[in-house]
Amino acid sequence: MSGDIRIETSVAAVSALAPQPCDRRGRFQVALTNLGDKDTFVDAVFTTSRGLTLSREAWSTFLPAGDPPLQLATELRAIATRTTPPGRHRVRITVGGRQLDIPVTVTEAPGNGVDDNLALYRQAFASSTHANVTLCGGVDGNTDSGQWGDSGTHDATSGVFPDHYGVQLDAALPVGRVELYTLDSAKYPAAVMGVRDVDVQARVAGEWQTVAGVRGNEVGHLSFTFPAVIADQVRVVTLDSNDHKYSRIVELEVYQR
Ligand SMILES: [Ca+2]
Ligand SMILES: [Ca+2]
Repeated sequence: MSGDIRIETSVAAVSALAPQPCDRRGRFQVALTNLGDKDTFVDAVFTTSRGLTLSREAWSTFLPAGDPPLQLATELRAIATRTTPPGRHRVRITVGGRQLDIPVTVTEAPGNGVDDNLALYRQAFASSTHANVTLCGGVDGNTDSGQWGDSGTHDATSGVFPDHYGVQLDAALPVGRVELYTLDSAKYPAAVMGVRDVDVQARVAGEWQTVAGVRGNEVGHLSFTFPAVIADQVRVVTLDSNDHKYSRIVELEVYQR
């Protein structure tokens, strides 16, 4: 092991991470730089304090010497689960005799009250997910179509409908309003790229019920209100989109009323 490897991360600390499956705020980059004059194989080992888990436990790479020095990076994600105690945690990156600690603050889980978004960071599910996007992008709290590539999601079956995208709630809860954000940016307006025909469904006592819907939509933000039902899952079923290819969802929010 070379003794001349610099360890860096893209963040100094992860300041908020809720114990929910789709909270992706614990993502950051780990970069290694070979400051020496010899090509080397590097083994980075990633560990955490008790209760926190990681997307990977090690990273091995060939890191040639170079002028200027060559830097290679990989993504690491700290994950809090329902059993992770709130408070201060850390991720430790060890390369040979060197180590770097990243503080991670785990918060309380988001609530299920009347003002809370019941879908936020909860486990999403979909009929399919395209490889260019992430399943959790539609429940990550980000409604900005300008950050579509990172914060949106869509299906993998171009031109084939229906598609569905939904979320598992913490429990069977009253559900009376759904806010749906489809792709709508200056570059990709909803009238060209957004979802067009949508049914909103709630799973009530194990059965899917259609509680709201729209046909011929051309706007980015759809607000559906309906008499509250007690549901443990909520999904949107897309029957067509304005480009007749993909069902693009930037965010799905679920409220009691
Ligand atoms: Ca989003
Ligand atoms: Ca499809």
